[in-house]
Amino acid sequence: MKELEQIISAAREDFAAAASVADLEQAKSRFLGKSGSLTGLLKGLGKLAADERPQAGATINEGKARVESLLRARLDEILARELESRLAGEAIDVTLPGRGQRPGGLHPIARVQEQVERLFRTMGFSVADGPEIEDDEHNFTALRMFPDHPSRSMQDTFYIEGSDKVLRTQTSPVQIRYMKSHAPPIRIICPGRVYRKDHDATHSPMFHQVEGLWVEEGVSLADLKGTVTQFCRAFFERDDIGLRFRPSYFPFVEPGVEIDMEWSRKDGEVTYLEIAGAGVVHPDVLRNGGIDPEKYSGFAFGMGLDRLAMLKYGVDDLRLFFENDLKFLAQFR
Ligand code: 2NM
Repeated sequence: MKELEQIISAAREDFAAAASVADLEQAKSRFLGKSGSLTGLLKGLGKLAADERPQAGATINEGKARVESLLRARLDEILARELESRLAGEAIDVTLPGRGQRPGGLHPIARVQEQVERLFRTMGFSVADGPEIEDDEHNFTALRMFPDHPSRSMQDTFYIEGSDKVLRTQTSPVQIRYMKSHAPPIRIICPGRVYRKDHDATHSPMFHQVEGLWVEEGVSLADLKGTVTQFCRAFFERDDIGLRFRPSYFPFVEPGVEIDMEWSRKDGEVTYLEIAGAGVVHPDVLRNGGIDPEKYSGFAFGMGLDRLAMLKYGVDDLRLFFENDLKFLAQFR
């Protein structure tokens, strides 16, 4: 049957040309569909003589089986290729190194604060804290900063509108609060944020301070010297640090001193850096804290944590600490 042979070879070509399952469906209907060419041949059987029909029918059915098996083979090929290309597209290279998770770290000032707290704890100090929004009484009056004191000016202090509240300008109000609620002996440090209207390379409107207070019978300036010297040697990890105490004035102490630390610069030259203000707590301040100045005496000091961090890590611009530049901060991890 010549026509059947032609149909089979046309089907083989069309199936081979089909690139997708959809193409193949269309090719299939051209041969095996209701009006497909093979279906047409089968329909034509009725026109044949009765004795020719069985033979012709058998031949056409064999041809139909051939076409169906060509179709199935091509379908398998197309499905296999589609799977292959989908797998190639979704491939995960399990041998690639992972993206990882970069470890975080403490901010250098937080680290310095932790070290300072640890060192003072070894000397018997507790760590106290209090509100950053303070009232006039604790931030100024109890510390003998009377109404005309320059640090009370609008230029120096952040006032909260419509109240007697300020952003604390130092952490001493925490010490006033502590004295009111604890009896001597008192040995505390108060680290934390403080606020002043000041902004340049060495001043930030928010900075960090640690203040210390030791109140007990017989405490003197000698104890201040010993404590601060001990702290500096441990903090800067050097036994040969010299300290210089210069007379100075703070309203809450009498006498008052400024403390300078001997510092060998990289070029070998020895200079002095101011690291703290301090003094013997004024009797009125003790009284304001509910402590009898006839019985007790004490010393207090205040240091900049930011400044300690700059000295410890060799940072020369304070603003770097507050810019949140990860390239800078990652160096302290
Ligand atoms: C300083 C310098 C000198 C100080 C005084 C007190 C208190 F509350 F006990 F009176 N706390 N801190 C003090 C003394 C702070 O900072 C430069």
